[in-house]
Amino acid sequence: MTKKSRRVATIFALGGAGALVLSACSGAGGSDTKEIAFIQGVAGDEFYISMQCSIEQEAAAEGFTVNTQGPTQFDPTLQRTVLDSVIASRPDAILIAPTDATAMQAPLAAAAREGIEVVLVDATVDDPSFAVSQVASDNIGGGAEAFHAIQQMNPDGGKVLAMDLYPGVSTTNARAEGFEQAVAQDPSFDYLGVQYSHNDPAEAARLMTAALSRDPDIVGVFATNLFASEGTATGLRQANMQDQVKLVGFDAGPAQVDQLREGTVQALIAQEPATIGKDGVEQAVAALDGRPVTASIQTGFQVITAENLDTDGAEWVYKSSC
Ligand code: T6T
Repeated sequence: MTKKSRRVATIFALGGAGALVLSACSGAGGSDTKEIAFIQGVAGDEFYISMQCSIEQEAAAEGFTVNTQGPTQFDPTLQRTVLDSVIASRPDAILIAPTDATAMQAPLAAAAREGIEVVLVDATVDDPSFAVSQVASDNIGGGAEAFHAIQQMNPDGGKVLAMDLYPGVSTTNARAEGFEQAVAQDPSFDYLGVQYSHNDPAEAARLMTAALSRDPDIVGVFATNLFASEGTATGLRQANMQDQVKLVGFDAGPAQVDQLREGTVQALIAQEPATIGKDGVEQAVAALDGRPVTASIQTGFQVITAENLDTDGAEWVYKSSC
């Protein structure tokens, strides 16, 4: 029984008549439909689309409808507006990928205080203690794996850099951190630091060509998400450096896979958005039913290269529609 249906079933004993009346007033949603809201980091991103498909499937099996919304840019101010309108619609639970660990902290804690079960999917906040659960990839491990791929392709070492989004994005910052930690283990590599491309492929392309003019001997780049990877690949092509610079991108959308086929990207670290979404729904429903929940769930990743792309890599490619 969900929290809302438990509320619907609240029984009021009516004095002398002894009659029992079932309260029609429901809980968070104000109606009898059981609803999960899914707030993406940004609309139109195949990682979140793949997650949405699995959330819808799992939620339907549990008898919930899903309302999916996402800001037009990966931006906490825009995401906050989406969150406020979702809270006003009183869903039973919210699954959300917070775009900024600090800026989304207070609004999400407030949603939880209002009785909405909040599950953090993909990204997290500074203090997630208000959340039922947080479900995310092994982002530090994925960043380290990206370095190991670059290391294999450059046995003599050399200069490497990370192309990230913004400071404050828990997922991609952790990937860059895992990459940096792994680089530090190998003295033949020289870490040039991190660039912030603001989730904008054009900005990533511009930053990449500028980095190459400063350091024309760069041998490897780790791009921490779909859009950073797409733009970095464009920058390398524009500078005609795609043969010298080995690019490893996090995520595996259709555009990244095309770039892998054409050779501007050498490896992709694919996440499991469907598993994150499914686990997120399971945790929300468990909380609504009063069953035990798991505070933190870590999901895996798979390295896709041209070698395994058409075999075991194929099933890891993200969807662009459900
Ligand atoms: O990499 C994913 C997600 O994990 C990250 O938090 C933001 O970017 C993506 O959505 C890919 O674009």
